[in-house]
Amino acid sequence: MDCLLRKERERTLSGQSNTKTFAFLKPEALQSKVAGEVLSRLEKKGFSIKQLRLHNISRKEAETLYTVHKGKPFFQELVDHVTSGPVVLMILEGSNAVDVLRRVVGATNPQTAEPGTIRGDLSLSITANMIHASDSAENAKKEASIFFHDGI
Ligand code: 3AN
Repeated sequence: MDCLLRKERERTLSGQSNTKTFAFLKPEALQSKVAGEVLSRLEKKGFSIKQLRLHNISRKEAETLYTVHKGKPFFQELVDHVTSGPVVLMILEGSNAVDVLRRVVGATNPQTAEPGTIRGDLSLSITANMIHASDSAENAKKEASIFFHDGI
């Protein structure tokens, strides 16, 4: 089916227009060779990958990204972890992208994340919980702008 027609049909069915969100696969995704599986799940769900890039997050970028957690007991461990190896940065597009991606990703703690979610199926560690996904459209814009010059 013609791509534009398909998009229009999806929009009519969902009642929502496509939106974009920001996410990245944490270093354990590449280390444990499940990056492809996670990307495949995202594509199968219906997200379009609009941007995709390997990146070594600097401490400064990590501290900016996780600024709301500064002072919390897990902050240093989190910064150490996301700067420990390459991550896969991405901008995804899809119907109601921010909320849908958060549901696909699952709860913060993989030990209680529902089976079927990325964290529920692929991780046991709250620090190494496989994927970061922005929790609001506003934060998606902010977070994307740390890594992508053109933003979302
Ligand atoms: P989420 O990634 O589910 O949006 P946030 O934004 O509350 O969760 O936390 C950012 C990251 O900080 C999480 N992905 C997780 O790796 C880490 N984190 C959050 N809460 C804890 C905690 N209680 N102990 C250790 N790490 C945590």
